[in-house]
Parts: sequence; C-alpha cells; structure tokens
Amino acid sequence: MTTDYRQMWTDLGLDLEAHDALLGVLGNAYKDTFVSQKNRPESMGYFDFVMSEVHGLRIKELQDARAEGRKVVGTFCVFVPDELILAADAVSVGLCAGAEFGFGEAEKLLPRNTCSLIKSFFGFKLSKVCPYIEASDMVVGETTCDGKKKAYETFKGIQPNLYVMEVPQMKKPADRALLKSEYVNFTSALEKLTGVKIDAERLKKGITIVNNRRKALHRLAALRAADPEPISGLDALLINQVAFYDNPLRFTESVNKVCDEIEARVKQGKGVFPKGTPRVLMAGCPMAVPNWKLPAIVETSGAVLVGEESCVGERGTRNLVDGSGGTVEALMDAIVDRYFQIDCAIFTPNDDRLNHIITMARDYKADGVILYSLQFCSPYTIESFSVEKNLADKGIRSLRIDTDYSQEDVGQLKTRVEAFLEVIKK
Ligand code: BJ8
Repeated sequence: MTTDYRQMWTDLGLDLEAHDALLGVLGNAYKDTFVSQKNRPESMGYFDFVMSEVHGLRIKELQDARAEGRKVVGTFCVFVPDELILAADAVSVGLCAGAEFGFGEAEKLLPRNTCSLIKSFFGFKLSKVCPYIEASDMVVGETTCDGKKKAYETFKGIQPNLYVMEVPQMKKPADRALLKSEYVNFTSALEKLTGVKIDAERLKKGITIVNNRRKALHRLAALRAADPEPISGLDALLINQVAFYDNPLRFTESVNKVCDEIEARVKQGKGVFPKGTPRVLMAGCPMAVPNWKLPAIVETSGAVLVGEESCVGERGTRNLVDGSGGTVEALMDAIVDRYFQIDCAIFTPNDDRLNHIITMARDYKADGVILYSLQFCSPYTIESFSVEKNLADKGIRSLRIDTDYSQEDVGQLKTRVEAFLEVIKK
C-alpha cells in the first residue's frame, strides 16, 4: 500500500494490531500463490494492484462515497440483487470471508461444527479486522442454508444494521412470488436507507451495469475453453472474487482488457500451461478471498482449473437480466426471473445444478470434476453424492473433497488430488 491508511482504519473502529496481522498473512499468501505463477497475462497487473489496496484505496473510495451522502450495502449472498442496490445509488460490497481468522472468538458464539465461511465472517467482525463491514451502512443476510439463517440471529446482536431477506427453498410459482415480495420489501428498505426513489430509469441503469459486468465474466469463462489454457484458474478465480469488491465499471473494463490479451494468446496458440495439461472443473461451495487453498493445490500438481461452478464463478454470474421493460414492475419481474434461476444447493429438488455441472464439464472440456464442500455445509456436502453419481452416469470422473480454511490438511489433499490427476490424464 502506498498511502498510510491507519487513521481511516482507526476511524472505522478496526483493531490495528489484529488488522496488521491479517494483512501480513494475506500479503504473503498472495505473493506465494499468485505472483509466483509463470506466464501470467500482463493485464493481471490491475488485479495485483486491487489486491494490494483491498483494505486501502478501495475502502477510501467507499468512505469518500459515504462522505458525499451515498450509502454502502454489504452482502453475503448472490441472491441479493446488485441491480437494486445500484438503482438506489448505493455501493454494493461482498462480505463473505475466506480466512481462518478470529475462529476462537467466533466459537464463543457458534458451535465448533459450523462451516468455515460462517465462522469466518463472525471471526472478522469480532476481531475488528474487516473494513468492508465497518464501512457498511446496511448489511444484508438471507435465509439460505440453516447455518447462515440461524447464525444471523446471533449476528444481529453484534451487527445492528443487519437486514435479513427470505430466500425460498423450492422453485414453485409460490416460491417465485415469495422471492418477488422479498425483493419489493428490500427495495423499500433501500429507498428508506438512501432517500432515493427507485424508478424505471434508475433500475435500467443498474441492470445495464451489472449485466455488463456479467458479460465480461462470461467472455473470460468462454476463453478458458481453449487448450492450451490462456489464463490460470487461480487468476480467473481471483477476478471473480474481486468482482464482489471493486467499482463495477472499472472492473468490467479491466476484465475486458484481460480478455483482449488472452484472446490474442488463444489465436497464437499460447497458454499458461502446456497443451494437453489435465483440465479440472471445480464445483461446489463459494470460495471467498483469500480461500485459494484447493485451487493452488490443483494448479501446482500438474493440472489447470477450467471453470468454477460456484457463486464466486458461473453459478453467480450466469444469466442476464432482461432490461427491456419500461416500468418498475416489468423490470422487477425481469430481476426476479433471473435470480430465481440460481441453483444453490439450498433448493430442493436441484436438478438444474446437476445438469449445469455436466454442461460446464463439456463446454470447458474438463477431464474431471472436483466436488468441493466446506466441512459442515450440509447442502453442498449432501448434494455432492448426487452430483458424483450424475457425473459417473455420463462417464465423467469426479473427486469429492470436504475441507475447511485451515492449512492442516494440505499434504493429504495434495496426495488425493495427485492420485485423481493420474486417473484423469489422457
Ligand atoms: S446462493 S451458495 S452465496 S447461500 S458453505 S454458508 S451454504 S453451510 S454460501 Fe451461498 Fe448464497 Fe447459496 Fe451462493 Fe451455508 Fe454451505 Fe456454509 Fe454456504
């Protein structure tokens, strides 16, 4: 970081000592995992810069926006429509945490057998190390899995500006109506928070910005079908992670620059790994910054990741909102239609997800699929058995992995991944 942000962090109520420790761990992990990679696209320099300033310049931008009267809305789930937040002239930031930090404190409020993602956002909050949540004027939780749903009841005690949105668990007409009414209620809450009346023009603008961000990520995803692979899976994951924090216009432009560069690589037959490197699709729980453990193991074991069936990946970005409607009602319906297609494992039945994983494996020419679940995540862990069977029925090999945010099982995971790669090698 080029500037001293200590006063800003103090004003936000961060514990500077604990925060320094977090930044130290994050900086080293980033250097070891990303900067050490070979043949990276030059345009990834932008994302290196964003990561170096993730608690600095970006937070300053949020604070500057607040000083101008805009509000910051922090979210934990891709069911919360960014379009609505932008239409209220607010700034949206993702709050999911991917590091084992403050777990001791978190386990005073949560059972030990809670998934790492939930423990992590509690740990970040209780340790006072997350400037994003401290800069948020509203934090949005949602009734997705039981773990999050119940954890928010406790979280409300330490994050009083928490707003909880209900998300249905089935895909029947009544569930769509429920999602729509929740989005209407959320719109009212945003209008109250910001003092901005959301009209059709504002909604259209929000829809365009978010669709353009998705289109850039779709373009990146499509380029990863090439062999040799023009960009590492780690860098592609990083881009998908940064999508949750960055200014959406600047982010979209930067992703398109990466795409221009790697498109040229594809035309020249150049890649980050040799042609014929085993290709792996990752499917399962979302990987928030700095959860890079498993992707790093895969890509240092002689394989390349070609896609992420994840909310930090294609599950979170596929499908656009139809922005052609002329009224708030029509545009709201279009938003509901798009979000209602998200195939999170909290839904039952969830055949769409099973089919989408097959489609992704074929589109990105994967030789095998790793089914990634966080320990104690019932929705994804239980569903991984049906996914595994469905893949086997189609002749696609898979490996189920349950892990957490600790580094203790790295050796064991590497052995299992290497054995899997031996099996899928052509
Ligand atoms: S739409 S995947 S972002 S809920 S890993 S906390 S499911 S126990 S994160 Fe998610 Fe929204 Fe679904 Fe996507 Fe629970 Fe599992 Fe933990 Fe999870």
